[in-house]
Order: sequence, then structure tokens, then C-alpha cells
Amino acid sequence: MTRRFYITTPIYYPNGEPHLGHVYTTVCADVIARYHRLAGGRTWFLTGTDWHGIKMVKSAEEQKTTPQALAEKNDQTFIDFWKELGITNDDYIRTSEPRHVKSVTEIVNRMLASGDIYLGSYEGWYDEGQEEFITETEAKANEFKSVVSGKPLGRYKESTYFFKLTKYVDRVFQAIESDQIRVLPPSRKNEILSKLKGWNQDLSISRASLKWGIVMPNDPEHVLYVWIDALSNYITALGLPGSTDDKDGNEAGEKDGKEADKDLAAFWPADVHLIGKEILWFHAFYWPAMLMSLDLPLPKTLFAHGWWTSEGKKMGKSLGNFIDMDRLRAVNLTYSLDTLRYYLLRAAPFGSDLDWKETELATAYAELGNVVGNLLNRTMNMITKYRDAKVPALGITEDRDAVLIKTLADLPAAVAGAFAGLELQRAVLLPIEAARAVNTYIDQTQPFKLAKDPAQQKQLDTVLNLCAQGCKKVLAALLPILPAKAAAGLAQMNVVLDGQTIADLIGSDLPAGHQLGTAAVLFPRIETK
Ligand code: ME8
Repeated sequence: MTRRFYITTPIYYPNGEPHLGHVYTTVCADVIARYHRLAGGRTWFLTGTDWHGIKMVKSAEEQKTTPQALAEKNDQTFIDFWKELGITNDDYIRTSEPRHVKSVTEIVNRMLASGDIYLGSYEGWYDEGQEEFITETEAKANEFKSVVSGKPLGRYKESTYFFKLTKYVDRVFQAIESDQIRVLPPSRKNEILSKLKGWNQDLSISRASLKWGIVMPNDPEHVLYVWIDALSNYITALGLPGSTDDKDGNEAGEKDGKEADKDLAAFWPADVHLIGKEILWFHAFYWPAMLMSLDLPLPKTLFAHGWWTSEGKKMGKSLGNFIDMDRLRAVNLTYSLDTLRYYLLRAAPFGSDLDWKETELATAYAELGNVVGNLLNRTMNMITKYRDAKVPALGITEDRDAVLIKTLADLPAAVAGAFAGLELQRAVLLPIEAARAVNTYIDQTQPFKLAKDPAQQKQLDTVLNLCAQGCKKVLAALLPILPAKAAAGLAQMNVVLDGQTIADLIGSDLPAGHQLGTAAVLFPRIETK
């Protein structure tokens, strides 16, 4: 059976333009998706936008427009920006699309049929920026302000439909505790488990006072709580099993339910829901409980990454440290898109909080040039000069050669392990460390001296061979991270990618006599003002 891999990002609120935070999640998901495509599995990468809820209404009021117009405008900006950044999502869902609305209606109907929804009344605190109900204890602990935005909490009192969360709390606890749903990083798992312990409240899932949302199928006076609507995107985009709608939103009959089943069966359950840490609770509790109510399989991994600050402070438009599209474009223009990707992934162990530092972009670029660019340059130039651009066969191997051979032999499993554990910073640093090891090896073996000594030609062959193997393996391992630069480097080496998995590329050796192409500088020196 073909291996399948399904990864999602959160669907972002189109109440503003994408910024560093959105770009980070989407780039990380893109790196993982590219890795899995290169690993040979069928991969599906979903992103999109989350149109409904009070936050969109309030933002539209502030910007003197309608939620619809606001969402349309920013949605297009998200779509265009992902293209500009070379993001390889396979699908893009908006919660306003018929395929989503129809399937969500079906989801609520099934939850109603399961007896999991009842009418009641809610009185309590609400964080409008987060679209989150806050318990009395939590509200008090944070002086009745949002933990995320610092804005005052709203007080809500209304008649509402509830979803029986309490019915599922023990099962969700067990699914997480047993790693049936893997919550990463591990510290987050403990956080969720302790919050779930003793949870005794059902979830208000409808608003009668709000008009902007999906209408409750059993009561047109109410619209559905935005998180029930939003979380559903992960399956509505694939096509809900048993529903008559297909994934393109065509009417029943154009593509029947069985085919929709096939789509979902192929990719559901999701392998990874990649999210920011502030929305883990929704994904770790509400979403599994909904899936249990629907009798659908649970996602395999929830990865909650850290939050970006900028130059040591929370990002804010008024603080002048906001990393917006223009700032990100400027980075791409100066240093290249791949450098931005490298910087983002390298900035902290995956899962930890991160801080944007302008000076570190130049450092990241210099590192790529000094380590990867330099290795490629030296390898290409030496083999061209000493062996007519043909990779020589491995000659005599001594201890120092054997050490490098071992380092390179360990690389495929290490890279696979890093991606399996979603250790993205490690996945980036592994090829960089390998490149450093080859550079050090060149410094120690001094091939330019060996070249001058006719008695040392077998040693020179070994050094040149290992440089070529090392360089190719490093570039191959960098393909998901630096797609343009790594492909350009491999093209210089005349390495054909077609049909080879990333494991093949990192694991195999170039044959003796392999003809290299023409060298070119991968990371040109940048004139700074
Ligand atoms: O929460 N650092 O949408 P959203 C790191 N629509 N990541 C950040 C970040 C920062 N400073 N700021 C934002 C929503 N993000 C809901 C999601 S999913 C079913 C519904 C990223 O537009 C991070 O991934 O507020 C975070 O989870 C997401 O953007 C929140 O995007």
C-alpha cells in the first residue's frame, strides 16, 4: 500500500494580512510536506482561511467594512502570498465555500443524531480575539483579560446549544495519555492532560446574537460557534465520508458519496495538525471529542509550535517591530526565499518560542554561504581542476576517511528520525553539520598539496570522491528546506532527481566517473551598506 501523509496548518482568520506567525507555521508545514513527497509517499498538504465568528465581525467594524468584503480581500492576499513564498499546499479551503458549509451542516446533524447537542443557556467569560470561552478561575487568574491579547474579556449571557464535551473527556484523556493522539512537544501533552483532569463543562456551540456564521441546521436563529465550524475544515476539505458532496462542492450525483469516501479514506486521519501553542486546547479536546461523536478516527499527531516575538518584544504594529509581508519580502529580496526558510527553522528547537532578530538573518545567510556554498564550490573546483570534472573512484581509505564515511552513512537515518519526531531544527542542522564535517576534512587532508605529489594520487582520489559524496548528500538532505538552492547545487553536480526518494539520494553514492556540471556560486556575497 502506498504510504500516505496528510498535514494541515491552522486556517487563518482573514481579518488582516499574513505576518511572520502565519508564515512560520505554513513554511514549517511546507518543509514537512516536501520531505514526505520526496520520501515517496502520497502527501496532502492543506491550508486555508477561517471566515466566521465575532472576531471577523469586530475587525470589519473597526476597518469600516463588512466581514464578507474583509475576508475576500485578505483571503486573496493569503493565497497570493503563499504562491510568492513557493508554498506547495495541495488544497486551500475557505470556510465560506459550499463544500465546507454543506459538510459542516451534515456534521452538526450527525452530532444532533448522536444526542450530543442540547439547548441550554450560557453565562460566562469570552475572549473575542481567541474566540474562546474562559472559565471563571482562568478569567480571575488573568484579571479578566485575554492571556493572548491582553484585552478585557467579554461577559456573555445567552441561550445556546451545548455540545456534550463532558461525555468525551475521559476518552480524550486516554487517547492523549496513551499517545493514540501524540501531543508534541511532550511538555504540551502534560499541560493538556492536567487541564482535562476534572473537566466538567459542556461547550456552548451556538450564538443567537451573531449573524455571521454557518446556520444551525435545527434552529435558523442560531449560528454555529466558529471553532466547531473551523476545526471541521480538516475533514470537509477531503470530503466528509457518507456525505453526498464531493471535495469540489459539486452537487450530489456529479461525484457520488462512495468517491468522497475514497478521498477521505485515503488521507484521514491526519498525520499532523501543525498549530501554534495558543490553539492546542481546541485541537486536543474539542476536535477529538467531535470526531468521537461522529465516530471518525482521531488525528495522529498534534504539534504545537512556539510563538515569535520580535527583537525581544511581542510583535505590535505600534511598536514598529511587526514582521509583516513587506519586511518578509525585503528579506527574500536581499537574502533569498531559502534563506528565510533556513532562518525560521533554525531559530529555535521546534516547539520552543522564538525571537526575530534582524542581525541573525545576515548570520544565517553567511552560514549557508560559508558552509554549504563553500563545500559545493571547493568540491566542484577541485574535481574540475584535478580530475577533469569526473568523480574519481574511492582510492586508499585511512582512519580519517573512515570517520567521514561513517558520518555520511549515518545521515539518512538521522534525517528520517528528525522528520519522524518532527524535530525540524535538528532536520536543518544535520546536513549543515555534515557539510561542516566535510569542510573540516578538506582542511585536514589538504587536497591541493596531495595534487602536487604524484605518489599521493590514490589519496587524492579518496578525498575528492568523499567530497563529492558528502556534498551531494548534504544538498539532498537540504531539498525540503532549501528547495531552490539545494536543487541548483545538485544540478551543478549533474545529479538527476527524477524517481529517486530522498533516502535514495542521501544514501547512495555517485558512481566513479560521474561527470560534474559547471560550478556557480550558490550564495553570492551581499554588499551591505
Ligand atoms: O487562530 N508566533 O487563526 P489566526 C507563531 N482561525 N505563530 C503565530 C504567531 C506568532 N506570533 N501569530 C500567529 C486562528 N501564529 C484560527 C485557527 S484552526 C482550525 C483555526 C500562527 O489567524 C500560529 O500557527 O489567529 C497560530 O496558531 C495561528 O497563526 C493563528 O492564526
